[in-house]
Amino acid sequence: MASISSGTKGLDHAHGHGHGHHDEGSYLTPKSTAWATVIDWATTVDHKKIGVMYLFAILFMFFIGGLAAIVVRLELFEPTRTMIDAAGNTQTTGHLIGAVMGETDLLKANNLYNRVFTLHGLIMVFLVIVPSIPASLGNFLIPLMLGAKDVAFPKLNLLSWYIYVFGSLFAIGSALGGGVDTGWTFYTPYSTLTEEGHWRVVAMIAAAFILGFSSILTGLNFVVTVHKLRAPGMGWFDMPLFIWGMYGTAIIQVLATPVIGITLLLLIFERLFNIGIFDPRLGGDPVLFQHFFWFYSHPVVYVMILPGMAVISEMIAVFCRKKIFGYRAVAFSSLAIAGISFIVWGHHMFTSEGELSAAIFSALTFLVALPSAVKVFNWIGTLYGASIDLKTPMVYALGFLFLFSIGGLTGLFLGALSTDLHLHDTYFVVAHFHYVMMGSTIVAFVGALHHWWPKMFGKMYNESAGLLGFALVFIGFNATFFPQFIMGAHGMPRRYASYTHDFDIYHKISTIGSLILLAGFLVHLANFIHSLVAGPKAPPNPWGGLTLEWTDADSPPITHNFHHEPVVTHGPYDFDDVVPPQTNPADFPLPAPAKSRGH
Ligand code: HEM
Ligand SMILES: [Cu+2]
Repeated sequence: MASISSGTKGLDHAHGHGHGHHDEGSYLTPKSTAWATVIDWATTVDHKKIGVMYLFAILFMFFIGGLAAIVVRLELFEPTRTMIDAAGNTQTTGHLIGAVMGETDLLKANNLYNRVFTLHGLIMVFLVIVPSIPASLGNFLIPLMLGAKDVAFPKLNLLSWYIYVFGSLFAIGSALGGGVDTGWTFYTPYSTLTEEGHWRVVAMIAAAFILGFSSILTGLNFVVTVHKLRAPGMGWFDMPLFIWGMYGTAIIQVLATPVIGITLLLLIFERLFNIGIFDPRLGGDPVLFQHFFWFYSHPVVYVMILPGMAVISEMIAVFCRKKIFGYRAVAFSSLAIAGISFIVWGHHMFTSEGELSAAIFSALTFLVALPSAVKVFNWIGTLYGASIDLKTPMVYALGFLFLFSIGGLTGLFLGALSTDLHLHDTYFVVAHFHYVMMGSTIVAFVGALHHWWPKMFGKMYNESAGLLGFALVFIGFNATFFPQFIMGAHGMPRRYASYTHDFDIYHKISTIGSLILLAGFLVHLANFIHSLVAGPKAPPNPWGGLTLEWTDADSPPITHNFHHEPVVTHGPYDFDDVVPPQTNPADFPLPAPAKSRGH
């Protein structure tokens, strides 16, 4: 990528006046009273504050979803469970959850299990992974990386946050009211028939519907921001790859989310008014629901993974101190993934659609592997020969590469028609999507949180604790989910609370793994809290990055982001030619003929 000439816009502001120069303090500076501070945050249109508010809301939901996951794993530690009933008789209920809730009826205990894993899935998909990186880091970083003061529509941005909270309340309300047992996919006709007349199923569907609007508005905001608010001198190919990834994500969000909105609305109507859209008794078609659902939900898996890939590109470039290998290939592969994601949804329904369409969807599915592999090879190309700085964000990036490779490749087993007929609805699928959603997206998110933490909060975290947390997360994750590939291939179906003794060992390892994973997250949490309370002050550019949030903004940034309107004078990864500004050049003795470059 070429270096870019200095800005075309004037930079000669008279000091302190005009709209170019800002002397105010950090965006985190509290107001005079606690109440004023609360009001300030609640009504803020500052993308940074909104990003931070999203971050805390998402982390809170991650905690709730994680609790549900631990309950599921504890339940599955034992194939059956013995308990003493009220009359003093020994009973085998098979169900820890039932035992805890005082439920001795086997069927009811099973139902409780169904509710817990449904709650887990719904929270993790709609309230955690979909918004995770875009809503928190995307909001915080996109304007900073583009050299803008804010996103294109700041008020819409705040509205998105409130819609997110509003939707979450529906989900939490439904859960408190007893939850739903449909699975996160709401497949009909079960979802239109179960617990007839009860509001909590409608409330949960409504939650997903409402959250969709938050997603659409955020996506819309990002698309316009990227088109309109790039700093002077920043062409499309001078944008950091994070922006490309977020841009591809935003396009999918805007195009696909309305489809799920309509679908969920139809589902609610079907439940409330028995119209006969999906219910075969009324002449409806349940497979139609599956098409509608996956027409959204497959593209959305790329809403989940593209942001992960986006942060990985930044972290790898910075910690390898190298120009990213194949910038344009990485950038365009984001768009290719976004495009292809719309034509492969049928691979979720091989068992319920016609043979011809199944074969076509199977073939199309393999196309997704191409742009995904382009990214992986380019990252490896960047790593090759680099002197890699193994800080927490970077080890997370390496962990991502490893786990995403497993997740993506096992996707191909599932995309192949013949193997999927055997693997469909087994733990193999569960393992696959946890490797991509958790092993890849959440791992990228946690790594990225460490990467940009100093920028967001102006405090450093403890590096050893970060690495310890990573080790626990990485070991715990693999222990939890790798055995699930094996048991799935051996026929363990998903969504069952009990199992035969053939699967004992796999489930035991898996549950122990999940506790290690939990320990890893708690280490990170403690580290972050410690950092906020007692962490050393962060320099503006602790890792020596070249993108504008590092080179031109304080840590934490001031309210208007930049003291001077930034002008882009080098590419985001021109490490060969530039000593990162705001860092100590002695830290970067590598080839750095900083001044020789003609502009
Ligand atoms: C990279 C190439 C990928 C391929 C070829 C692929 C392929 C597939 C296929 C064929 C299935 C259906 C399996 C079945 O139910 O029988 C599936 C399920 C799934 N995949 Fe992937 N996948 C890929 C990547 C991803 C990514 C990146 C994500 C998310 C970040 C993801 C998330 C999911 C989810 C959530 C399901 C299961 C949904 C459910 O039934 O509950 N996949 N994948
Ligand atoms: Cu899919």
